[in-house]
Amino acid sequence: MDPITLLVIVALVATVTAIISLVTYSKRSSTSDELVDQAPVAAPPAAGRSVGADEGTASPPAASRSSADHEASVLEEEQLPVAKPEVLAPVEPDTEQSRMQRLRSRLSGKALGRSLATIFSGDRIDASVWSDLQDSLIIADVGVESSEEIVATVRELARSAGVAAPPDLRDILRSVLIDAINPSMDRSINISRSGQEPAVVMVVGVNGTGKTTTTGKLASLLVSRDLDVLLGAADTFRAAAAEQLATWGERVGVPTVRGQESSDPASVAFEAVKAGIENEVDVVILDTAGRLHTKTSLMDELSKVKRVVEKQSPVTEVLLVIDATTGQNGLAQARIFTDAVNVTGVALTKLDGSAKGGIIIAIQRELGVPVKLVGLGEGADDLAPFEVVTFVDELIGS
Ligand SMILES: Nc1nc2c(ncn2[C@@H]2O[C@H](COP(=O)(O)OP(=O)(O)OP(=O)(O)O)[C@@H](O)[C@H]2O)c(=O)[nH]1
Ligand SMILES: [Mg+2]
Repeated sequence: MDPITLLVIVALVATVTAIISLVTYSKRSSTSDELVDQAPVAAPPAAGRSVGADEGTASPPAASRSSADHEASVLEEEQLPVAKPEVLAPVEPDTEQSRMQRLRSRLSGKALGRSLATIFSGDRIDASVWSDLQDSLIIADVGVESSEEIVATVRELARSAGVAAPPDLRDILRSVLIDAINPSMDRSINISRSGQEPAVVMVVGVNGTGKTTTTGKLASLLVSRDLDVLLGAADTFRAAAAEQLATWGERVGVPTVRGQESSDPASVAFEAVKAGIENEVDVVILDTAGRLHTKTSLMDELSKVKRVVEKQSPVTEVLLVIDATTGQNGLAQARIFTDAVNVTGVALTKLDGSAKGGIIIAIQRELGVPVKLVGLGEGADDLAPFEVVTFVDELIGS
């Protein structure tokens, strides 16, 4: 064969080979794109990331997302109706011990302690001691009826023990107050899982009592106990509410499931619990919209949220948030919320801002619902488990 013919044959073979490999490559790459798109994914939402309820619960890992998916999610984020919250680095939660210390320091020096110091410094027990004691308890928000009963019991115990000096009344009052709050009540937050289902805590209460803040602080408390927590923004009343909760999620390092503004709160709660089940978290905490306890339709909505959630997983704790600064009003709220959703515990917030604190005694005595948590400020660690003896000691002073 002459060299020119040989060259032509080699060139032809090379061209055919190049065409074949080009066709094979393009086929292979389109098949792998299809595989990425069709791959079933069920990755847990990243800590601190907010997950839209309509996004569903499964979220592909970032590395395997196609660029189209990525663009879509960027667009979704850009279309959020409110500004993105400031991203805060997750904080290390405080230990339970230092929370209790904070509880002591924030409670000490309350007004009741100061007026009792005056009453107990007298040299004899007369009618004015009893009336002053009753007035002081009423002023501290203990409530008229409860105060009368407490004074009558202290008086009877002092008489039968032959106590004649006012300073000796302090110990009697201390034990009567401790009994009134009932130290034998279970004050733990019920977060026991049943099988594969997470515990569900619903946070309820009237407007502005501190529900969202308490939800965030409770998440921090549970994270400090090494529990996996997920937040559900079932306050769909205004967009800023979900944003506020998602910011708390970022702050304490837990994911938040949220829906669109004005969407059905029950469906967002449902999606959050669904995500909790799929991602095997320990506790789902649902923040709900503030509602006036006197508005029947809003109370019915709350019952619906609970009913819908319980189609998947029992609500293990319904936490009623009461603002300590609203005093006896809190009692009326507690009664109606208890009727609508069977409140299992009270979180008393803003105790740092109240000079009183006696509302705890009224709630316990008159409703029998245990106060389980107290809010002592706006920080992530400003929530402490309620401890009866510590509370009474700090309330009456020493
Ligand atoms: N000092 C103090 N402030 C608190 C405490 N808990 C909440 N707050 C503040 O109270 C205000 C209302 O708190 P939120 O958590 O938004 O109340 P909310 O019940 O969710 O309000 P709505 O959703 O509008 O009903 C915020 O400024 C909080 O920082 C507390 O224990 N102490
Ligand atoms: Mg709120």
